[in-house]
This record gives sequence, structure tokens and C-alpha cells, in this order.
Amino acid sequence: MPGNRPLDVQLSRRRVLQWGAGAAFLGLTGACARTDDTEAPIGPDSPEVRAFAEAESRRFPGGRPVAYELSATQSEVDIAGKRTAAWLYNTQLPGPILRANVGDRVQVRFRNQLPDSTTVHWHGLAIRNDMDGVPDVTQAPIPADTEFVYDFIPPDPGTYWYHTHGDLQRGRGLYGALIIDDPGAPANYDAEFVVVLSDWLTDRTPSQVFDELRGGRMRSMPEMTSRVLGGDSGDVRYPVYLLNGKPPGDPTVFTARPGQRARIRLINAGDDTAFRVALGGHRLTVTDTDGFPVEPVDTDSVLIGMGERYDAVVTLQDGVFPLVAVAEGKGAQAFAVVRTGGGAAPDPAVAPREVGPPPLTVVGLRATDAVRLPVVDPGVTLEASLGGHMMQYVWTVNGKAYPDHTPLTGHRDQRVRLVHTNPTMMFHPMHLHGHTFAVARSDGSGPRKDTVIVLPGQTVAADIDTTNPGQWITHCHNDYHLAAGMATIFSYVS
Ligand SMILES: [Cu+2]
Repeated sequence: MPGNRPLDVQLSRRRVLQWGAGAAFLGLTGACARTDDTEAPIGPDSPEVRAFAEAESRRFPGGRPVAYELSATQSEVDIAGKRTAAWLYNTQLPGPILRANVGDRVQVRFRNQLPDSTTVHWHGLAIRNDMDGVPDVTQAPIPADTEFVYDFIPPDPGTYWYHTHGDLQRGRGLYGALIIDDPGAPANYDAEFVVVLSDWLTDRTPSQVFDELRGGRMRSMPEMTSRVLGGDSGDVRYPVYLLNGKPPGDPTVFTARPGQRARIRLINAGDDTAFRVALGGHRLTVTDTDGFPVEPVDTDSVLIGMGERYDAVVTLQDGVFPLVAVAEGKGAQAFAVVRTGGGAAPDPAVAPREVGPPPLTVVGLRATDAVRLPVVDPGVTLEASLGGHMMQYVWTVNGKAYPDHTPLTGHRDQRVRLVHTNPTMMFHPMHLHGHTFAVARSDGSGPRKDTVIVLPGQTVAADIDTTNPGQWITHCHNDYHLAAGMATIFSYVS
């Protein structure tokens, strides 16, 4: 046990016990989920994917060319006066905000200057499969000192983000906001605050933490638990939580004028941390999640899991206010200042009244009529049973640790219901690439999402219209769980 490092890796004794007895939970894939030998997977280089891309070009004839240059480099960042090694996009933490209109032809010339291969994933966008940025699924890993041009058409407006899909690379700093505007929808806000939340290691890398988790070097006290998350709140307690790359002691300051309407775009880029977000002195009106509109709902705070996004509008009061992102169940927070008037900045450790009541979660959201999926019987039901083996730190889908997996298969133009069950003691924010599903509800009111928290003991089904052929990874957005195998492939077959 080298030094004091394992002290930060705190796993729940209860989960150890639960997993010890939990092998029986390791689920079996339903017969309908198995690849039939007579059915061939539709790969990223297939004619079907090319046809999808051509159809998207025809659907958006007015798209402008939008070009970005993006590089990934080994670098350093200053966190509270301490230099920390980091891997960064364009030497910024977070990476630059990338922005385009719906239907634009976005070309990102990406240069990999890391010491390792990598890819870039455009999280939440239903784009052509060969541009999805998943190594060994949609493209070969991009070797060090080479370039790859990502070329895609964003089909839906909203708050998205981009990040590496390389193994345990994201927590080193490779993430940024991706905003898609709808020029046909005039902005109903005066100011925009883009908020990227993350958890940050100051003295070691995610790979080193993963090795500690794998090695069983942990301590079980004190536990990190959260009532809202229904059990354990994470596997790692971080030394600092960041808001737009800044620690609480050196916060981002958003400025606006009193009475202005601000749109707050919340993005959780963390590896292992859900956040409870509130703006002191204000109620949030949540208007969108994962880029898609919901019926507006007022709340003191909102819970955001890793990979999720929430948009909220507020009418700003006169003064100086704390924007607080409590690391749920971890006893610390990320922090920024919203300033519309004079006064001293709030204490970075402030707990505004708004973080007290239970936060808004997906349960309280209803899709707007415009984006609801029609209620139809799913033609295919697939199971994703989430599981784990504590002692080896292996996390699984349907009993297998990715890259070992049995693909979940579907055909184009079906309604597929993907049923997640979670018998573990920890929440898993499950993300599907290439699609925005509807959280399944009998009345069709479920919000459209690409990442949804599945709480311990809970079943959450995702209704998917299969309109985007290819090979799509679906995985837990806890980056340690992904590295430990909690992923499978949703495979279009023909
Ligand atoms: Cu997980």
C-alpha cells in the first residue's frame, strides 16, 4: 500500500457484502438479444451508414460549413496555486466551447499530440456511426502524432459535450461543451452560463486510481452514501471538484444585469460524481435535459449524473450569488459566482438554502409534446442487467465485462425497448450512443434522454426508435465502471 494514496479510494463495506452474495444477479441476455448467425452487423463503413449520412445532407440543404481545429496535448493546469499534470484540448480546461447550428456541416480537424492513442466522442448527437468516436467500435484509435477529421451534421439543437473515449483518459481533462443552436428559435434569454462540472485528481491519474480499485486497496469508512442516489454515491472521493476548470477558492464569475434572464447549461463531465446544483437566492426553471425540451418545471436544485445535461433559466436578482454544485454524498462542492451587482463574493463553502430539499430528478420531468415518441408497442425488448464483482472490481452488463460482450441487436425502423435493471448498491448513469431515447412510460410522457441514472434496485427502460444504423456502444458513464467493463454494443443487423 504505497503511502497514503488508498485513503481516497473508499468503497462501501455494504457493497462488498452485497456483491459477495450478488453473483446470482448476473443476468442472462434474453433470447431476442442474441445475434442470429444469419444476421450480419451493420458496421461503420457499411452502405447503410453512408446512406444515412447522405440522407442527413439532403435533410439539411442549408447547412453551413463550420470548421474547428482541436488538439489534445499533455499539459499542466493551475488548480488553487498547484500545478497539476493534465491532458487538455487546445490547452484549456475544459476544452473550448464548440458551437454550430442544427444542420451545419461540422468538420473538426483533430490532432492527437498525446503519448497515447485516443478518439473524440460527440456526446448526445445522433450523427453518422463512423464519426461517433469509439475506439475499435466506430473507428481505429487515432495514434499519437496523427490527425483525424471528424465530419458530421448535428441534427438537434441543445446542450451537448465532447470528450475522449480512450481508456480512463477523460478524467485527465479531455472534455468540453458542444452547443447546437437552432437559428429558427429566437433566444428567450439575455445571458448564457455554460457550466462544465468535473471531479479532479491532484496527485495521481485515473489509471492509478483504477489500479488501486482493482487491487482492492480501499477503506470502507466513512462511507459515501446519498439518499437521493439510493445507496453509494461513488467509488472515489476527490481532493477537489471543478466548475469550468476552477476550484472553489478561485471561482468562475458569471456576470449579468439584474432582471436579465439567464440560461444555465449544466454539463456533468465528472468521472465518478453526481452533482446537486442550485443558485442561491433563485429558483431554477428546468427547460431541457440532454438537449431535448421538457415541460418547464421550477425547482430549488437539480441532480445531474455523469454524462447528463440540464438547461435551466432564471431571472436574476440584484446582487452576488453562489452557484453551487454539491458533490452528492461526498461532502464537498464545486462553486462559481453569479454577479449582477455590488457586494462581497459568497464563501466558497456556502450551503445556500436551495441545496437542502431533495433535488429534481428525471422522475419529475415530462417531454414536451413536440419531442414525445409516439406510444407504440415495442417490437423488440432487450435487457441490460447491470452487475459487478467487488473483489476484482469488475462491472458488467448481462454478466460480461466489456470488451467481452454479447451484442444487443435490432433492425432499422423498429421501436426497441432497452430495459436496465440494477441489483447493485450503486447508481449507474447509462448512456446510449447515436440516439436520444425516451424514458419509457405508459403515457408516453417520458423525457428524451441519452443518459439516464439507474438507481440501485431500480428498473429503467429506454424506448429507442432505430433510425441510425451502425454499431453503438451503451455504457455506464462512471469512467471507472466503463473501464471495468460496464458496456455492451447495441448492434444494428441486417
Ligand atoms: Cu456504473
